[in-house]
Amino acid sequence: MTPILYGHPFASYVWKPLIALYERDVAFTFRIVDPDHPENQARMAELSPTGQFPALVDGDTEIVQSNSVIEYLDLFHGDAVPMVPSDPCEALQARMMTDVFDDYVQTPMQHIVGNALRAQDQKDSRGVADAHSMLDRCYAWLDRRMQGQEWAVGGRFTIADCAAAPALFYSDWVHPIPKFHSALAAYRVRLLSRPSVARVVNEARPYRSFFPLGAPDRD
Ligand SMILES: N[C@@H](CCC(=O)N[C@@H](CS)C(=O)NCC(=O)O)C(=O)O
Repeated sequence: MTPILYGHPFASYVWKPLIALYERDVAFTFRIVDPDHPENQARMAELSPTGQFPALVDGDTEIVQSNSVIEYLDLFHGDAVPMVPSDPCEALQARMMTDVFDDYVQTPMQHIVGNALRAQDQKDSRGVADAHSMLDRCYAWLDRRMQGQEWAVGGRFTIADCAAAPALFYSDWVHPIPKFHSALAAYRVRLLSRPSVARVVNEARPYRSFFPLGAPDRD
């Protein structure tokens, strides 16, 4: 039986397990969660404590949280090299960088995007300003860290790069990476050229009109 991934192709947290699935060549079924598929919406609402995607169903096993889905795939699907390195010290670094991309790039990016969806009288201008500042600080930190590095951790593509790809893809749309952060900008280009990442970017392309701030004419 192949595992079933619930999510939406445009959703940044769904890209993470999709990238891992493509990297590791795991067969799976994708169930899109959108208003045209109320049965998938209902299932998603059952699976997740918040209703947020992704979720993976594999027989009787139900996994939520993008990072846990990736770790589950490492354990039970495919014999390709795992996304979480087997060396414990490298694994710790990979999990740390995954958290950095989730907490300090995705979270402020989502805050900025979420604010654009709010009614005019419910805008959070202070929160948006803080989100832009967080991205500035984090870009500077990441740029230093990516000097001379091909991938986020340990010289090969890991779970941290699965997290980095959607985080930097969308954060650059809402808060462009300055040209002087050349190592970080080059890392984003490298990520987007990776076949697994290029595939999720292409699969999400038909939904770009949903981007509330207007998708830029690039990438
Ligand atoms: N911590 C969760 C975050 C999941 C998340 O934020 N999912 C977003 C999509 S990128 C979502 O479901 N948004 C729709 C909603 O909130 O209704 C994870 O790692 O899976």
